[in-house]
Amino acid sequence: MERRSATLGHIPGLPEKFGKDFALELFRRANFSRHFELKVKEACEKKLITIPIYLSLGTEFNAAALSIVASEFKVFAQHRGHSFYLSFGGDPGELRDEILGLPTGCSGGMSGSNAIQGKGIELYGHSGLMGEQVPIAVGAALATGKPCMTVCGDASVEEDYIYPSLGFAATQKYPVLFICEDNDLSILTKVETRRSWSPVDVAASMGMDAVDIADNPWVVAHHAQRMSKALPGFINIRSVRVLWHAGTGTDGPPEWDRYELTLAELNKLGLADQMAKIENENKTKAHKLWEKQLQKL
Ligand SMILES: Cc1ncc(C[n+]2csc(CCOP(=O)(O)OP(=O)(O)O)c2C)c(N)n1
Ligand SMILES: [Mg+2]
Repeated sequence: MERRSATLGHIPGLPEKFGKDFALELFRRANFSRHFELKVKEACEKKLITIPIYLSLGTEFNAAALSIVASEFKVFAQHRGHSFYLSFGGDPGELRDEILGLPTGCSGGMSGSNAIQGKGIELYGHSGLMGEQVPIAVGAALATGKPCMTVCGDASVEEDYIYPSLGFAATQKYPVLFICEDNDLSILTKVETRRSWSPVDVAASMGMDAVDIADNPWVVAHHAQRMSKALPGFINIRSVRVLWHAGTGTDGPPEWDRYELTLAELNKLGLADQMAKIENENKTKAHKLWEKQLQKL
């Protein structure tokens, strides 16, 4: 298995190749997810939210990149899916209401942060059973013939129903993009304690295109775009969770800070002024979304 690092699978020159419009859209989506999540964090710390919360802080650029290059895909997400919901165009007010357990939430207030659904944007969350969204995505591709993306974690990818699904999709060449957001943790247990094998090798052995990369959003976009032309494909994205598994605590400094690393790349493209404007808009939007709820406290 490859060693974890922030530069795994790095391809030089991609930011310039994808261009400024892509870069600004990438930033717009990831930055809004970040400001939304910071408000959720504040609401948790003020005890407005008391249910388990799975934040996307640290992984928001994965969802942003995928949502730009695979916008037409149905998405089968799991917990830690706020950024997928937001980047793929879900209504932020409905996500807020879902997290607050209100009937106006995107899952009618029944799922909380764990299993968000976005039917209008064809985003289907799991029901709480880790990895169940993977066979369901393969079934959806079989039934509809439309491209489907499924996102699971490095622990969910160990579930026994994953591999028959990967094998069937590989055999039948179903249009499924398998994403594993690999933060090296199953709650608190690292990959090296749990397994000596890599899902990338297993997927490749089944005859599908499979890569193991760090969470550089341009590299993520590059492979997703490339694989979309000949699915199925499997992308293991080495990612970093900034906060605890659930809730808003921290267990020390993150292994690397993809958010800051990406800002540095964006600045090199000469986008600082446009980014400052976008950040301002996003901050205001997130503030307005949560203002009424947070004011009550
Ligand atoms: C089938 C199943 N087993 C165990 C759990 C309990 N559980 C919930 S999340 C989790 C860890 C998930 O890790 P991973 O898939 O890597 O996602 P991450 O939280 O790291 O993003 C576990 C063990 C569950 N929900 N479903
Ligand atoms: Mg994990």
